[in-house]
Amino acid sequence: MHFARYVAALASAAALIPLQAAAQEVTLRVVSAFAENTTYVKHLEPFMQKLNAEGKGRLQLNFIGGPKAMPPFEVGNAVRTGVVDIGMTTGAFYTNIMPEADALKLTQLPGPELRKNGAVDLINKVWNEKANMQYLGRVIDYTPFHLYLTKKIEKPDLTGLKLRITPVYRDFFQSLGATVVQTAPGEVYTALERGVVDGYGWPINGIFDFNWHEKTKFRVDPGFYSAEVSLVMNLDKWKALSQAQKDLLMRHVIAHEADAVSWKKINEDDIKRQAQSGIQVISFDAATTKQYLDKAYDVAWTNLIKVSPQYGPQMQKLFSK
Ligand code: 173
Repeated sequence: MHFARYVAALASAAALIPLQAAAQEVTLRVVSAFAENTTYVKHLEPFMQKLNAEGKGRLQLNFIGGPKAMPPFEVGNAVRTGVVDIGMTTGAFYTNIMPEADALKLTQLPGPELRKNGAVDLINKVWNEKANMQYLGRVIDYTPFHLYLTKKIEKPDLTGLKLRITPVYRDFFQSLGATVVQTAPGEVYTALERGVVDGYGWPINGIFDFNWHEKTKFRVDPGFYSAEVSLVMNLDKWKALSQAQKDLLMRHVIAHEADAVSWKKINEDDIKRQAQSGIQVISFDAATTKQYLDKAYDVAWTNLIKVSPQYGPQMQKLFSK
């Protein structure tokens, strides 16, 4: 071959490589910080099935498993380092990476609105910069956390109680006088059974997934914060996707995020089921209720802004009603 033509042929072959690579099917490994048999993972399954059906030949999600495959508090780090590609987890489980992670519980607007008002852009700035993660979207929404107890209280004074927590509840429960002990969800049943704890924090839904209703006598109302479970992705893996693959993934994530209104019905059903299993509601008068809720948010924002003076105030502005 004439030399010039040979070089030209090489150059055009090289130019083709990125196109061919982009057209290749990419499989992303997904792990969950929540157990395989829980409502949370069941809710993710139809999302993965729909994406995989449409993504044939382009993009596939391969669900590796939950806490049996990886301890829940390690999922964030595994996503950061690329040991896995996508994690379904909650910010409270990766505060070891950055304190801002736990602020996602403080959002007072639903996922789609956080996308519109710039909150998701801010989250992605911080998540990219500090955690090497792309924040994809929220999978649980419209769901408050509650305090569940084995002993009765008359007022929001938790002095003398030992409670199971994650970072979600730590500062708030401590500010009400409780002693706290952090455990993964999988250890709560045994802690209750052995009397190691007098209660625990958890969302309004899901206690039946773990049989905690057998050991729970009271739920304190109102709920507080917004239980956040999201999909986060390794940033390098995200950047390596083609624009078409990113668009496909995000179209499904955004549709799933909009579908999160279905948690409202799940929550109503769980409230009924809790009543049917004999769990009594402890509530306070209006003024005490307001104090309880104000304290929950004040304690959390004050502490976040202390550890993240750079992003805390911006987060508070965009996350609050
Ligand atoms: O209580 C927990 O383990 C916790 O922090 C959490 C966060 C989001 C959803 C469910 C539980």
